[in-house]
Amino acid sequence: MRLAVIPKPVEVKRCPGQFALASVRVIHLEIVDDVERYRWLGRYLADWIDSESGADVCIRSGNPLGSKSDGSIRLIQDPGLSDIGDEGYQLTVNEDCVSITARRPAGAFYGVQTLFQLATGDANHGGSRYLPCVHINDRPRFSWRGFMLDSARHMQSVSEIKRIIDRIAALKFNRFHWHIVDDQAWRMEIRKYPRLTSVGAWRGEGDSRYGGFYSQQQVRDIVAYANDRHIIVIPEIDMPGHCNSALYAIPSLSCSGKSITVDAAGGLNAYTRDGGRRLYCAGRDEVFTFLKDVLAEVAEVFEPQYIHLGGDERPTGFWSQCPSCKKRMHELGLKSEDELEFWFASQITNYVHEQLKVRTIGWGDNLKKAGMPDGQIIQGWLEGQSEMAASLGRQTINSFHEYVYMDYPCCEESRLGKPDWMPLLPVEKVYGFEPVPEGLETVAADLVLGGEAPVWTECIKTYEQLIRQVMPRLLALSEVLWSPRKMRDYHDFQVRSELLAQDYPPASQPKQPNAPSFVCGVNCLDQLTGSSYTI
Ligand code: TNX
Repeated sequence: MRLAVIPKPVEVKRCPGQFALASVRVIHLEIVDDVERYRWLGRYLADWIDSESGADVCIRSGNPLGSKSDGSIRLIQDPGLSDIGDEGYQLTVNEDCVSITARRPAGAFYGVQTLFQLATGDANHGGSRYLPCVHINDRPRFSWRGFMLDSARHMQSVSEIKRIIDRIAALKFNRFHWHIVDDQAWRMEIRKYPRLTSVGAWRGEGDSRYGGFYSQQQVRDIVAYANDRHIIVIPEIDMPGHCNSALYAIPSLSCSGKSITVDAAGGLNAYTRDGGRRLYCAGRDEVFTFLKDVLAEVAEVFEPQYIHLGGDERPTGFWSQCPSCKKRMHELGLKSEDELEFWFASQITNYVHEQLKVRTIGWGDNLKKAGMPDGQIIQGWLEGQSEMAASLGRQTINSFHEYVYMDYPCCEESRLGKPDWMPLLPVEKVYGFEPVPEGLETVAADLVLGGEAPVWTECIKTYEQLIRQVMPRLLALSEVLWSPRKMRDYHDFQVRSELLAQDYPPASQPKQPNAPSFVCGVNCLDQLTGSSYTI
């Protein structure tokens, strides 16, 4: 029987027999440190078994007394385990015992995710759940396995975001890049500038009014939820462009200083009338005070390891017409808007690196032109950006849009309602993505941290649409980012994803009777622990 695990583990040895989940009474923690994280993981696993088998599993610390063959699950921490990294694990299922051994809690967490997927075997046979006997050795190929959600164009509720985090965690993603500012809205509460959300989070009037924002408490809640699941959250505050919502709330941050005319009917272009996209003025000192204040609050609330400073698609022609920007350029001896952008980005990046002690990431747009600040990780989205970053010795995350933009249609049928310029991105193309640029395999191996799939939400209004849009392509990307390149086999992947979808949900949750019709060729999992349907 083929084991339906995605992403595919590095080494799998199937053995005869199976382990009955219903027999589990105890989860043993045999650990040396990180007690809190392991306790959390033990409870997380126990809750799942309870809901699957109706048992009442308890957590114990220390070696199981007497025989190990007591139907227990052991979470073992072994700092001496070699070649497995912080995220690797070994999972052994015998007929009478299961063990997950890892160096760090992250590895144990991924072992548990694999266990969830293995437990699909006999889902429909009387409700009993079994794990096939198996020995798995596993560790990721890339350290950056990212998913980006745009909550600016359309927003999602906190509980929907948590469900998204559950899904990506199940696929062993470890980065959640959260795009919370754009032209169409400012979505994070900033105490020092309440107008950002009282004004900038809303568009339209009356019945067509749309908007909302995340309070600082909600942000903390999401960050903690992700952290439990070994996912680092990266807030993005886009600049110097993609910020009309901020300029609408605080007009003095723009070159003209004039209020933006807003389309009363709302809609996505509400703030982009009369001149379309705008940008922060690079000549006014108050812009830098504002951005530093904002970033200081962002750092306080997220306690992030990274802040993304945007930098994509700077509108051109504004700065060179603006007296304050021209004065700034003259004083600094800058010859172009690109050079002014480099200076702008450096002011902010240096502040974040030096004062906030947080690393920064930027979209790769200015790399070829005036360059990007030292120490910044470059996220490539246009052709050649990640290649160039790596060839310059810069760390990069590869998000080449043709392969990973989850807002693109996956098939002809899903073109409906999307702009014509979007290329097709079928599952198989995602599966064929290679984050390490050709020819740079040796130099770039360490510089390419991994890849990331953005989902931009101009055309994605609801959670259901969002899930249909990203699944099953995210399954494909998870395998690109986790499994060894030489193991990739699209046909085998398709079979596994179909099996995974069939075996889920657990018997207690019947499959959706009105599943959307099959159009994309691969089943879509509504949640790895939830219902499934095909798209
Ligand atoms: C470009 S990718 C953008 C987004 C859009 C997206 C649409 C990037 C860094 N910027 O603002 O939503 O294209 O696919």
